[in-house]
Amino acid sequence: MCGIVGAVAQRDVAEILIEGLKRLEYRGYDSAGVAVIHQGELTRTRRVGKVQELADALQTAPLAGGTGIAHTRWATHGEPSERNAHPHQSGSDIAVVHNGIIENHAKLREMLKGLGYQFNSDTDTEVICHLVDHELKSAPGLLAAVQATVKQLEGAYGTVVIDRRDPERLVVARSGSPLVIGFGLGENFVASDQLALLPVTRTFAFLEEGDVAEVTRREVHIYDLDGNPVVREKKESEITHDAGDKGEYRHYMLKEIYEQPMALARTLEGRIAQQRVLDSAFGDNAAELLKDIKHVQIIACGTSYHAGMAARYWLEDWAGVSCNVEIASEFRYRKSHLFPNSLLVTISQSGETADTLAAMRLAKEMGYKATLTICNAPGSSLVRESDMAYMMKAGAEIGVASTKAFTVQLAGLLMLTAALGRYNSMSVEMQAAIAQSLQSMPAKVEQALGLDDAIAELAEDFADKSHALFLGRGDQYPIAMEGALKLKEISYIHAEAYASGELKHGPLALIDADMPVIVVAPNNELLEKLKSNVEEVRARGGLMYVFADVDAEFASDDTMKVIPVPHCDEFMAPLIYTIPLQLLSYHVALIKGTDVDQPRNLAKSVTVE
Ligand code: HGA
Repeated sequence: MCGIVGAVAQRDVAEILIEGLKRLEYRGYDSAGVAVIHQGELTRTRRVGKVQELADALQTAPLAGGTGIAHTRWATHGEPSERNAHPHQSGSDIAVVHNGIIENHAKLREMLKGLGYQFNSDTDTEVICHLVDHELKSAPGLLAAVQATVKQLEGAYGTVVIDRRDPERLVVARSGSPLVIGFGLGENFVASDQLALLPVTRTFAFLEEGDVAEVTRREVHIYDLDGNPVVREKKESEITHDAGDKGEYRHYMLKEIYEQPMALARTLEGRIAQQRVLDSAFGDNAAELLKDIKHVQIIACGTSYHAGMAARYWLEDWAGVSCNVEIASEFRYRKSHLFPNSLLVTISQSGETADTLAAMRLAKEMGYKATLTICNAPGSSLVRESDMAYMMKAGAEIGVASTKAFTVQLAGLLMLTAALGRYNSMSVEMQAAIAQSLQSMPAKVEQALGLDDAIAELAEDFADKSHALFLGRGDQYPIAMEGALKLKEISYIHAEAYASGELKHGPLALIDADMPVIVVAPNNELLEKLKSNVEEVRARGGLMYVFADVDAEFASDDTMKVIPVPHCDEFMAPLIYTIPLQLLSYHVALIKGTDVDQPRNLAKSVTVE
């Protein structure tokens, strides 16, 4: 979603700001802009479309100046257009970038209009600039004006404010949208994600909820919600692989699909010993917190929700703990029942998913025994605020459609199943079998990637299709859901997933030759049931694509194309069957010619509600 970069330095900063925005591009956005203070004047350039268009505009008309802010916008209030792109200004003095949503913007807008302010955009953000300008009339300086402003805001914000009359200062404020301060030598930076600043610094301090900070070239002062000075620990970035380039791959998504064996090997490293999963995989304090857990509540959105759905089968079947899974945006707005000895598990690639974060905070108030996050971003809000964290170590994921994060989440959740199983009803033999299965995952995924060419050929069949149906049973049902989500995200084909036992309760009515049906069929105890469902489709003239275990005895014919998947054990099967579905959606999108890495209307890290 929206990205923020800011800098205060002795050198010209426009190039640093643009590079920072480029590094946040993968999150999805519709317009971009930059504002810089130079010789007491505020200059601004904004463009609809890609950051490159903004960069090209700056080539033609460069912006000099050592203090500046920049933004990529994913519109929530007001259409994507140049006048709605950030930075927004109050007159020619104040410029503001903002991530989040100001919920009381309409009321504030009326109040500010009454004070004589004119609005030049349809955004909620613009109220921030005018409020700061108004507060500056009585406040001793920019910091005090921003502190007075944020007290009037309801909703979520990560915001950076500059004033041309006070040119060596950025004032930043965070509530509900992440912000990080990057420390340089005689220059300092701010951003919504440390990734943006890696070319200029590796030393960061993460702002906490309610913090307001004043950043100059040499000093950073941070204040909490009540205005008291606070110290936020400086940390060296743990990001080891810079996500900068696609290497030999045509798209980040394909690169990330192929990185899965490596990402899985990394996530397993040091977490399995003596044929069992170590509690320390979930943090130093995990043994103490996990041992009495009898119930797990999983909260997530999108792809992460599908990982959680698969884990429900495992936790109940194998670990002997009860489990509920819920979409974060639903959980946070309803009353739910708290079972004794409950663990709350959040799953989020970015650790900043707004709904998941809010649900976690709510659950803490409800009195869950402990909170655990399965997360790929060190230092993110979910990691900092949870009692335990399983750090995924998948490496930066740039493609908006999640691939390697999903399979690494599955591996992490399987580890959690084994860890909780040990304190509940799982036999030592099963713990060892899971440990063994986890360790052989990277090699098996490598084998599954060998299906790439066959799937590329198969994808041709989907080029003229507008709908597709995915079927699975048991823990393959969430995999079918994930397959359908991938296809709709990047190829814009309408796809739905059903637990195949549900077919005759409705979706069979949709079956005809124009509705391809994709079936995931590992050789498990539900195979015979699944075969009956396949017959139900065949009898109605449906055309099927069956990803089946080599031993499952499916044979291709006029109505069915069978793609043999390497044989694998039941613990890793959901993860292995994910691979061909990822490849299928990728190849269909290639044929359709869509923007694979940045599909329309979508954003990577969903930091607004
Ligand atoms: N509400 C602001 C910012 C949107 C945002 O944070 N998106 O991720 C706008 O619409 O401009």
